[in-house]
Amino acid sequence: MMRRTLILLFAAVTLAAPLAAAAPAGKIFAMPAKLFPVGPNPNAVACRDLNDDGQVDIVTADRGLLADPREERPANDELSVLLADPKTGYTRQTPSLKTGFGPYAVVIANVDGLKWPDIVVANFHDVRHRDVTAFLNLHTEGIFKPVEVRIPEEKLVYARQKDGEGIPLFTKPGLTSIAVQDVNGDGLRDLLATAWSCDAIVFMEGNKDTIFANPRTFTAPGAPRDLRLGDLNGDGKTDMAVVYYASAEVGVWYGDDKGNFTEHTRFPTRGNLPTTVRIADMNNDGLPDIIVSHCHSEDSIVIFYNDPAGTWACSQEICLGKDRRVLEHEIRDIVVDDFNGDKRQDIAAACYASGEVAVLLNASRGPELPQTFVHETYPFAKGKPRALDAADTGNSGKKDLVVALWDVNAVGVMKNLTKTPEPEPAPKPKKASEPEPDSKSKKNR
Ligand SMILES: [Ca+2]
Ligand SMILES: [Ca+2]
Ligand SMILES: [Ca+2]
Ligand SMILES: [Ca+2]
Repeated sequence: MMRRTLILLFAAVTLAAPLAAAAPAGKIFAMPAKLFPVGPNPNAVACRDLNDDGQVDIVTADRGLLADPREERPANDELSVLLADPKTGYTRQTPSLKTGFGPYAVVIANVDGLKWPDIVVANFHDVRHRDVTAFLNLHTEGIFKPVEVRIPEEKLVYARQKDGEGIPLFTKPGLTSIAVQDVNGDGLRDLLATAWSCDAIVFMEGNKDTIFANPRTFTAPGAPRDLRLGDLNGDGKTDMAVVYYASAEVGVWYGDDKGNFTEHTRFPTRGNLPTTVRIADMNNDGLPDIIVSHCHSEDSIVIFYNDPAGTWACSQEICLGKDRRVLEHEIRDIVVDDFNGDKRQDIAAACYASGEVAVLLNASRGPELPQTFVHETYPFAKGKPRALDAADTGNSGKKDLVVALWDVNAVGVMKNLTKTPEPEPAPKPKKASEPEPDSKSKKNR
């Protein structure tokens, strides 16, 4: 493959990553993580309170082994549901929820008329047209009612690898990521998914009766691998960031609030095999930025900073490894959140090859670029981090990390050790003549 240029087009500012010296391990999160068993090869994890007891629960999409994707495997394609349990931490619900073939991505969102959050999973290899399964939360003894959703593939053209006889290795549409959110303003949550096998983005509007309906596809060449939603151009309408695995590009799609998306621009990710895209304001300038991670030898996370003109010309690369020609970490997933409560967004990465979770704490004070990050590492003695999510698992007011681990088939919960900041001292009584400070100058102090 042609080596991609590391310089972005148009007066690009490519910033060297000023990774501050590594902090002592275990500063923010407790290790070893407490492990809870799940099904074979958890490929995705999502956390939310499912049963309304005020405790965060955990769901993993367990995809089993993919020796030959054309062979349907035994019944190990499932979701593991771990319900919070005051005695044990988490108890795995039995039986697990059976999905289509190769559950790949999972989100928890309320998609039916009942008030409890439901589970929506994308099945990557499904051969019986169960491309998406929505498990409706009936809030009755842990019962979830499965609704299978088929994505019409007649008009989709297969675009990925074939075997020696020209037979596709994967099925259509080959969903690798999903987002569930109301993007057309009718109050029903809609679904967007990357159809990796056929270079398309799938959109289905929320429907009262069938959950999702009226599938449409947008052409998206380059093997779309992951997507996230957010207002990227500040017009109040939901937009989309897409990462392309084969062409190693980011696409910025503008939405019109009616369910239509148009690709405004795309640009190289500065690495190879980008797998994950996130949207967050990394430098606190009020503009949402795009964060991409690669599972190739760069071992890199790249932040693309937003600008009012929508050029995305300024980016910052953070390499977790020592040599960008050697695969040291194999970043498989990232989560962006404020872990230490300083109101600056931090990044945690699931590193499959090195068997560790890397945490990048934003140590900058202002919006100036590049931003500075302190790098912490959390090695796992057993298991390979494959996916992760941030959630307050113990109602401590802080985000813990929940890590899906291959090999040991478990999730590891890394408790956040950040001390709750001391409450601000009560203000001194003011003299009658003292003017009220206006709220803006107070905020900017
Ligand atoms: Ca909708
Ligand atoms: Ca917008
Ligand atoms: Ca920003
Ligand atoms: Ca922070």
